[in-house]
Amino acid sequence: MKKTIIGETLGNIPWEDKPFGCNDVMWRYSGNPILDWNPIPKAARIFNSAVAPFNGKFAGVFRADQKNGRATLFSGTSEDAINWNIGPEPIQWVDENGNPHPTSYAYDPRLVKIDGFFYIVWCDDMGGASIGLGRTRDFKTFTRMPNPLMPFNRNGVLFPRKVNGKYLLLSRPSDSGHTPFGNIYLSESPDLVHWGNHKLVMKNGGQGWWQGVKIGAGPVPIETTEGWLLFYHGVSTTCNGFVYSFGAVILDIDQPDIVLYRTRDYLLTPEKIYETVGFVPNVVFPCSNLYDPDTGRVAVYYGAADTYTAIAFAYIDELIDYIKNNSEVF
Ligand code: BMA
Repeated sequence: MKKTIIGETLGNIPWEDKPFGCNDVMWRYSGNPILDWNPIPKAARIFNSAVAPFNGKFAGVFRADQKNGRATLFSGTSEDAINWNIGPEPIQWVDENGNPHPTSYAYDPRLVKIDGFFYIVWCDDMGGASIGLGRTRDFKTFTRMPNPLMPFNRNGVLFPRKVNGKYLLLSRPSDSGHTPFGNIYLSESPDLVHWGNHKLVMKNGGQGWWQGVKIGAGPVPIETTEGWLLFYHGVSTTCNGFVYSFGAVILDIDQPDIVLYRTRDYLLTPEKIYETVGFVPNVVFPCSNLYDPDTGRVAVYYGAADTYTAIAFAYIDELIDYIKNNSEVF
């Protein structure tokens, strides 16, 4: 079988076959949501969260809104990436010397393994929303690193390997509030500390109204023989506020600021009750994906209605065909 995904085998990827009669390129897990209201004593809602393979099982970093309403990161482990044991307390961040280095608020984590470390990128408070960066080897000790970019910025996403000898970070410059604009940019670094050579990757707009107001990178890009496949969220405005959907884009493998193909229509938009009704209605917000090169299976983890965590599935080749055949690059 041809292998489109470049990466490590993940034979235990969570999976459910496409329902009979479904013509969509992505389909939802029938057990959604996998995390419901009040999933642990200290959190009212766990949603935009990130998972990764870990020691033959899985580990994750979870955005949990505590019962004072404040967004915080918790860690968790799972045998099957569906049933999660979330730690009772928030992640206790330390600095490089092991001294406490707590966050004020922290949300929308992304998680990626590079050279033995799991890196966590999140939306951090640095006198305003900015990009936070930290790492762990064991999901027990979590060490903060310098903030890569200044406020205001959100949706930081690291690539899973260096490209042309540099670490790459996607981000979405924003404002101090609920940001009525937003495009995706790429920055590079030789050492994960000094960031520069910023480039614009893609803007909101085009034919697709679902991505007309703002966009932001989603899960860590998937390396494929066709380029980097990146899921991203797109936002439109209605008389009842923002609606968050998601699509995907294929970026050039050596120059990922170049967009090769991009979904004109969304892949997933809020439809199910757990997506349309919740703390913030009408939100599907992807933050993580698992994938298996041997079978071409992809599982996307997304926050639903800022309340629940849910999963959607796809096959990589069907996704790529769909993006190519329904592409609008502008
Ligand atoms: C964005 C972020 C996300 C959230 C979304 C919808 O600005 O705050 O965490 O899911 O809004 O409320």
